[in-house]
Amino acid sequence: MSEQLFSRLGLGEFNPAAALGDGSWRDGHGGFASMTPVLGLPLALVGRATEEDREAVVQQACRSFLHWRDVPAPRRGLLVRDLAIALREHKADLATLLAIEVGKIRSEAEGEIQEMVDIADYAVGLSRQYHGLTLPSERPRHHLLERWQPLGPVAVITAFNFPAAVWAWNAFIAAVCGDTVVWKPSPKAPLTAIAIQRIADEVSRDHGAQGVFTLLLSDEAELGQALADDRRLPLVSFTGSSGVGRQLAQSVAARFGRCLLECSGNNAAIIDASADLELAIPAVVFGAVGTAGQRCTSTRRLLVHEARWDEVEERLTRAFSRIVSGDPLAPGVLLGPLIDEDARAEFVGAVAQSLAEGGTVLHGGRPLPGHGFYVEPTLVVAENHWPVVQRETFAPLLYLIRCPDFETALKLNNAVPQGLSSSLFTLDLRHAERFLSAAGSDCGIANVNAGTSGAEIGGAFGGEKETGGGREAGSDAWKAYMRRQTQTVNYGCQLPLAQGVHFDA
Ligand code: UN1
Repeated sequence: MSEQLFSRLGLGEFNPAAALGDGSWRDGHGGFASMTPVLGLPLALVGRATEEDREAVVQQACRSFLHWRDVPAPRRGLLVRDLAIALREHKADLATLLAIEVGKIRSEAEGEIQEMVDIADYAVGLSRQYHGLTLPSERPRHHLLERWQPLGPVAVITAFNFPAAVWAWNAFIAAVCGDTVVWKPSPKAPLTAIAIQRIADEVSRDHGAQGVFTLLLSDEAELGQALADDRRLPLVSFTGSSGVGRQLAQSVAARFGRCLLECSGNNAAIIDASADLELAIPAVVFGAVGTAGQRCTSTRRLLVHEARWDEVEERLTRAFSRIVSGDPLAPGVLLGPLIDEDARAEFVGAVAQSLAEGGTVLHGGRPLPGHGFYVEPTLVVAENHWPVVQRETFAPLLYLIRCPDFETALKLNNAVPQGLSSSLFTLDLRHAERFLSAAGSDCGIANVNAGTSGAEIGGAFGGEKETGGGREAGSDAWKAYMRRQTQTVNYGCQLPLAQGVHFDA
């Protein structure tokens, strides 16, 4: 099956290292393997981009930008519209590849391709309506306005956990804004990137838009660093850990570039005294176990009002014990593998550390034997201030934390270094409004009676504190991909100066 799938998606035995976005590819030097976590085996080899490949790709993105910025925005939107059509056509194949390469279950893999289609549709609409402002000028016969201009070639560095959708969030918005894109995907998901690039190449060719979407593959950190240091790339959009994000952001800031950071989350859901558990339990299980707990938005901490503790413990333990894990493409499976051996070792380390810090395992806690990187869905009773709870662990690992009242839960929600997503399950209007108020959740995303993960593309996506402050996808996130210009036109015959200054030279 996978041979036919690979050939339909244009993947071979040895895949290239770089794409110039005009249908031409470069082989790079040496290669690295894409592994499937489903079996823990190599799937195929891909090339590793050299410095020359990087230079060729960045030059191509700079050259294409000079043409692309002049194409009317609604026409740029037509390219993205046709990409949405092509992605709809390839949805099943891309989802299967993604499931094999990163271990998502089919429904979530299809959801990720759907998320690409959704943001494409959104970007097409945006291409006809991103607008500037006209402002009243204090000077007679002057016209004061604000206009959004294309920014330039944008580096997009993506993570393994959303190897397709996060590129689309960035690339489609950037493309309608008149930017070109240099994509550096995670070395853990290069085949998904190559398959998407091939589709983008074909559609771009039909639109005479060669070089708008380019690709660089490497398993070495130097490539990301080189992009962060490259003055020709005014924006670096990075999704990944706070540690790497901190380092890249400093490099980008040192050259006065702009960074869009989408870093670690450590998200809590609060179960209030009045919570409807019919909503809360499935939302928490999806948040903690979906994508094997490897979303930035995964639910990692459950802050439970003590009046509901026994019930929540009982229902969650039951739900966790019913989770079927295994081959993510097999029907009925809800929990696929972690991405690799390191991830499994981190899970094992986090469980051991939580026990050492005083935790009790209510369910799971162990890696599963056999091929692939499977672990048990795990529930641990913990306290919020423990070091292990303060950091993000990408695994189906949920810490249960007892809270005496809502105010304590709210305080603990915010008492971590990260600030991506949060949710509150309550039927108490006062608590809901307080959670959403200035004194409430300090995260970029705050949901009431909905889980921490699974955000729609229509809102801006991102978080505060060590999550990095960036916003992607909907709302006015497009502004990050553009250059704001204030313009003044004097259509009179005098030269009045602002602030009433006289300067009669
Ligand atoms: C991520 O984990 O980096 O909200 C992105 C969600 C998805 C996107 C997650 N729409 O869970």
